[in-house]
Amino acid sequence: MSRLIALLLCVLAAMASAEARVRRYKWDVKYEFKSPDCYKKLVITINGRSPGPAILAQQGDTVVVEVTNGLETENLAIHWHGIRQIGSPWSDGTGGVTQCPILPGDTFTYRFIVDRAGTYLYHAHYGMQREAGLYGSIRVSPPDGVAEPFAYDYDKSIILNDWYHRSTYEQAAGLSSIPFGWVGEPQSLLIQGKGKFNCSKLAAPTLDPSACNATNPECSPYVLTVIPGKTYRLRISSATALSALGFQIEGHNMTIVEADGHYVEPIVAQNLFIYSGETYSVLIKIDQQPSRNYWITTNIVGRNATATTPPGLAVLNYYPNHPKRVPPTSPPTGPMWNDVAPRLAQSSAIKARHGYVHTPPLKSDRVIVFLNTQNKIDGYFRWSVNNVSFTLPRTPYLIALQENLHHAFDQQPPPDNPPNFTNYDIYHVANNTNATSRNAIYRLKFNSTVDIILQNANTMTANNSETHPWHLHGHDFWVLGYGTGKFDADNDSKKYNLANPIMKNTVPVHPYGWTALRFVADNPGVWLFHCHVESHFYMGMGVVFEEGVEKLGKLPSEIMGCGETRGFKRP
Ligand SMILES: *[C@@H]1O[C@H](CO)[C@@H](O)[C@H](O)[C@H]1NC(C)=O
Ligand SMILES: *[C@@H]1O[C@H](CO)[C@@H](O)[C@H](O)[C@H]1NC(C)=O
Ligand SMILES: *[C@@H]1O[C@H](CO)[C@@H](O)[C@H](O)[C@H]1NC(C)=O
Ligand SMILES: *[C@@H]1O[C@H](CO)[C@@H](O)[C@H](O)[C@H]1NC(C)=O
Ligand SMILES: *[C@@H]1O[C@H](CO)[C@@H](O)[C@H](O)[C@H]1NC(C)=O
Ligand SMILES: *[C@@H]1O[C@H](CO)[C@@H](O)[C@H](O)[C@H]1NC(C)=O
Ligand SMILES: *[C@@H]1O[C@H](CO)[C@@H](O)[C@H](O)[C@H]1NC(C)=O
Ligand SMILES: *[C@@H]1O[C@H](CO)[C@@H](O)[C@H](O)[C@H]1NC(C)=O
Ligand SMILES: *[C@@H]1O[C@H](CO)[C@@H](O)[C@H](O)[C@H]1NC(C)=O
Ligand SMILES: *[C@@H]1O[C@H](CO)[C@@H](O)[C@H](O)[C@H]1NC(C)=O
Ligand SMILES: *[C@@H]1O[C@H](CO)[C@@H](O)[C@H](O)[C@H]1NC(C)=O
Ligand SMILES: [Cu+2]
Repeated sequence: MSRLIALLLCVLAAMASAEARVRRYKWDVKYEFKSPDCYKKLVITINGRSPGPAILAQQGDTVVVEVTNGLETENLAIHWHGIRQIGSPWSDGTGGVTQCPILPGDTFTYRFIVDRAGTYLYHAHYGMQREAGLYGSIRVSPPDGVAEPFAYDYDKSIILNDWYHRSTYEQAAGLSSIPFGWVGEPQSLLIQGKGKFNCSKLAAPTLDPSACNATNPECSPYVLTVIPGKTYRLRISSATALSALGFQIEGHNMTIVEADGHYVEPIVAQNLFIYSGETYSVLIKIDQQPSRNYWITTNIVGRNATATTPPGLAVLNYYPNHPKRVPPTSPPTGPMWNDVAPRLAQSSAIKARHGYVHTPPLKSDRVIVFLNTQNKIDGYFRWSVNNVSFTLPRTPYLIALQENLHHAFDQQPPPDNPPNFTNYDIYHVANNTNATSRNAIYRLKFNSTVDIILQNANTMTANNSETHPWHLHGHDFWVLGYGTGKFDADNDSKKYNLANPIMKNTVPVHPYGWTALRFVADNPGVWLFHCHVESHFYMGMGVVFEEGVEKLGKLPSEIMGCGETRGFKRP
């Protein structure tokens, strides 16, 4: 009898899941005092949590998130990072691009379909709010009956982040001041929202003893309890404001199997390099000596944070050892921060998994070269792309284009090529005094194939070039190649990988290097493409693409109400 009931339940479950479901979430966003690294500060929480609640869905489901902005004095917008928003560009959550921000006290409903299984993120996309703590993970499972090309027993998500004690207001004001106030290296690194700042570093006499409390349970290390003999899928994502990271699990190799929602030809790695906005799945076997626990570590690469930011630590707890038992060893030190070669090698090694290759169009219709430079404009430090430093308009582009508001932004398109690129020396500090701040956009022919070459260069400091993780909204792109030095249009394009390139939504451009991407402009909407370093985007490191907006029907009035659309919002 009980067997019959079990069978019946199975059948009912199968019937229910065959239909795409609606996953509803109700989120209250507000400021609360939290101590994720023992230091107490104001943190933006969702339903009292940072990182926020994970979104769990199945391919084809509709996700509906009703967001209430309880920040009192601050606007808000939330971006669903890696979700292409096909047919719902107004739900992309980019303030100033696809919507007016959500006003304090208002409720806004995001509604979108998760159309591909994989690991994604969500985070704030207004001002520098992301680094105040509004971020979380999205996990989309494959449809029923569709097997994944690898096996595992358990599935866990781990979000990495870097953490600052100063408020985002202080940081933003510093970035837009003369003299310039740089945000500096983070105070700590968080693994699944937990880190450890050394409270003794604070000046004791001025310190309220509860303001940094090393025994606060909020900052006890994250513990991942595992069962010996099992295989775990760890979904690792990075929401960092600035840092590129190495990630390691002491004594355990990781097999990389997924990146940004696409299956990867398996790669065994001791260290995973992960850039802000990227997501990976790795498999680990719980096959080491079981009588002890092991360290999980993350450390900064690409910037010299040796004196400022200690590595982030968590514990891999082999059941049934006590979760609080400290591993008997020192944590692994991680890769050298200034060694670019292994980072470039790992980026280049990631290829689409055999049997899951989406082949790119063999030719492109348009090639756009984006030279990334640091420069000054009227004495202010900025980042620019082809001598244009991006600024957001008051009226979101999506609405301005749909409603023909020609004065809402600069109608003169920015250049497809850096001015005088042939003579540009990427190894020297350039005299880019003539860069300008603009809000112009690139308009792409609908359904055309576009190549993007990201070209890195020297910053305004001699012998220095940084790492920039570029993230494209509304699309996945093929990663055709990486190189060092100056991109050579004739020779380098002949070496593109057109056979099995991985598709991603976020990709690093390495110091003094280039990265070549291809995508098809087939998603009607307006899409931001920007450096995912929070302060770099704030300082102008981004561009906007428009494609096929004329194909969109009426826009929801909920996204309106700011700039020139003030009168458009109907009650
Ligand atoms: C914490 O900082 C204090 C003061 O700088 C230092 O003496 C101590 O060794 C540090 N502790 C750790 C665990 O790093
Ligand atoms: C620090 O945290 C512990 C554990 O929650 C608590 O017992 C203690 O009172 C706190 N100390 C201060 C000064 O707040
Ligand atoms: C990890 O991989 C390296 C290189 O393939 C190998 O030498 C090492 O033994 C592996 N370690 C474990 C714990 O499997
Ligand atoms: C990195 O910073 C530390 C501390 O500021 C300094 O001692 C070291 O020389 C720096 N390393 C390099 C390669 O610049
Ligand atoms: C920006 O413009 C200045 C002045 O016109 C020029 O010297 C410089 O090379 C340009 N920089 C870039 C990156 O194109
Ligand atoms: C291009 O750059 C070279 C070298 O910096 C300079 O001599 C030349 O005048 C520039 N040409 C233009 C059109 O700006
Ligand atoms: C940069 O160009 C400006 C003119 O726009 C000039 O006044 C200045 O001297 C130049 N600086 C250097 C270092 O070449
Ligand atoms: C910047 O533009 C001004 C005016 O067009 C010009 O006089 C100056 O030489 C330019 N500076 C550089 C570095 O090209
Ligand atoms: C887009 O382009 C592809 C390849 O040229 C073509 O097969 C397809 O029909 C086009 N789709 C639309 C909607 O124009
Ligand atoms: C930059 O590197 C070059 C070549 O390695 C060296 O000659 C020069 O002194 C360096 N400059 C600075 C400011 O470090
Ligand atoms: C590109 O290839 C051509 C022909 O093989 C060669 O002459 C040229 O030097 C190459 N350019 C670079 C920058 O390597
Ligand atoms: Cu950047």
